[in-house]
Amino acid sequence: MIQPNTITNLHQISDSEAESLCIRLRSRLLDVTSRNGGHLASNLGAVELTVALHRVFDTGEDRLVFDVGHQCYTHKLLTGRNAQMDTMRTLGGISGYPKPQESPCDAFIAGHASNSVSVALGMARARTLAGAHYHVIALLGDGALTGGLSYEGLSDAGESGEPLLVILNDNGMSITKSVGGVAQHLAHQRLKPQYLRFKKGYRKAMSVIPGGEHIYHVTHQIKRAIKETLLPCSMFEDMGFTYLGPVDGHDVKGLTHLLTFAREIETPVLLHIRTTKGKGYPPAERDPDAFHGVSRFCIQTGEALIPHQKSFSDVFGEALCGAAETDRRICAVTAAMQDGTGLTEFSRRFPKRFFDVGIAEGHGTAMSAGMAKQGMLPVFAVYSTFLQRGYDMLIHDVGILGLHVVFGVDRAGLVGADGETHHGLFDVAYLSTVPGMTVFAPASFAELRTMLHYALFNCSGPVAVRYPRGGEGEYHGDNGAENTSIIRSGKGITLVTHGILINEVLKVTEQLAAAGMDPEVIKLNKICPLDAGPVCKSVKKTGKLLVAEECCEMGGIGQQLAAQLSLHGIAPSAVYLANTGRGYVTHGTVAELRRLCGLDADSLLKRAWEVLGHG
Ligand SMILES: Cc1ncc(C[n+]2csc(CCOP(=O)(O)OP(=O)(O)O)c2C)c(N)n1
Repeated sequence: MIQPNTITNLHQISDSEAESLCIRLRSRLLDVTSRNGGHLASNLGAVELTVALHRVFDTGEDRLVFDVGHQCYTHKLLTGRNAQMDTMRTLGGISGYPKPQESPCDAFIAGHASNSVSVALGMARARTLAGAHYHVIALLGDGALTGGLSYEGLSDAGESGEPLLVILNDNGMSITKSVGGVAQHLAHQRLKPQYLRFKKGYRKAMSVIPGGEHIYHVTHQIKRAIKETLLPCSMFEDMGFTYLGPVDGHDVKGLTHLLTFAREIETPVLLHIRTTKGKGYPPAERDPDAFHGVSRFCIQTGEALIPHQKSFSDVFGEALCGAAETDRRICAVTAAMQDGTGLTEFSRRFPKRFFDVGIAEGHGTAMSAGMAKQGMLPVFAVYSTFLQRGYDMLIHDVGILGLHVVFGVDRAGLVGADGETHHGLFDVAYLSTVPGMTVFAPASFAELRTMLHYALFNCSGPVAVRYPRGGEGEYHGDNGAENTSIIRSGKGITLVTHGILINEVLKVTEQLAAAGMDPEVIKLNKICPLDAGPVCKSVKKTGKLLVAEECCEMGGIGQQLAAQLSLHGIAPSAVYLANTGRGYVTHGTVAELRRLCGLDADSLLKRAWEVLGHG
């Protein structure tokens, strides 16, 4: 039934065929993720919903907008990509997220949470303006509802009156447990199934009583009052949605009926379904956090096949615990990424000083500003790509008052299999624009410890420490106490880098030295404010410059150095700025992507020879 390369038409299948399809899809999901890694638990939880959606809608024409998009694997399997699933998240293979370039059935890209309602509303408005009649559906999780952007979308959509179906897949989980008042609100709704029974029974009774329809309308106010007693605050109805639910999201037959009904409603509808994250695979049902994002694992036991290696995030978490032990002002903040940012131990040891703000990076930044203003020392550990959401708050709430908030900017640089929505390639540029900002770029665990300590106790104003995904390379040095380090003195060419890329640059250095060249190697430890002095001095001597960095070209350190050289009237005979360029970078392993961007040792060596005039 799951065809290798054709779109599976589910419109005619029976309920029992749909149920058996769900079983096969689940085993395919396990098969793919156990070999390639990826997002497992969220996909297992959304199988019946996705099958029901494909029974009712035509995703080639109707627009299904996924929130985050990590739950789209079943959709890919049903839309002609079964055969390519084995290539998912690998270089040249299909993406682990929806991608319109990959299939006309992928309505939009996704990767960052909470934007789906806004995007779907835009599509619905475009459809109406064009006089077209396709359906638009936004599918978001309860975790995505902890992000404020969702409410901007819901508020506008509810008022718009546009026909639009918003499906809330409520599993009570973000990556870890969903936090905050909305999570409590949804949990409360789950306790009120009598509301649905009442609503159904009431309408039925009125339809058989003579004059019942009239009574139904007259008693609308009473019904509303009763409803509010049973369901204390139907936030969504107040926003202008017709609210349906909560219903069992694993009942494919029931969902199909409800979706068919919802499809015909010509106003905004919110369908609230309840699912179990990890459904159908006991290890994932038991521990949905651990199976949210997986690397290769054994299906029988659920055990990971790739042993965990110490990462920069682990070291950050340990170092922060050490600092919090001695300084009671230190608080840790995360935006729904407790495990990913290495803060689990901190949350256990210092629960009162640990704050998970939900998928709300803007709020996390402003909240940290408030804490800092009142004398605490907040440390917001956040992935580079997600801190993009907090850019305004960085300037407005933290920057202008020069507040001492420390940002642990995790996953800085290329992140690998998650691809273009997740690489941390922009923070060097955007952090550099914030007046008063200090940015450190550790290249080893030891430097991360030294720089975090310095950021906490020797800096004022906003400070970021940016470190990569995964572990260290061969460079284990600690130059963290210096702004700039001359790693090797020479006079033939100036090689400049920062962060983890020092490992590639040192390989280049070795090769050049072996060939009789004499490179000078400069490692920038503090990249903002940038002290261009040592580089200017070196380039005056060598006349040749190669800058290698794992970030985008515009606003990167290479461009900043080139501007400084020019301002100081230094005109090298040859310059090459190696970076990830002006485009977006696809998915693959970090090593493959470095090669693709020309940032691996071999590519950099070629560039160095060109700069040296031997290209
Ligand atoms: C802006 C942003 N911050 C953080 C993340 C990381 N992230 C990916 S999935 C996820 C949890 C999403 O929860 P939910 O929407 O309930 O979906 P579920 O995984 O429970 O199906 C988080 C926090 C993200 N994708 N986007």
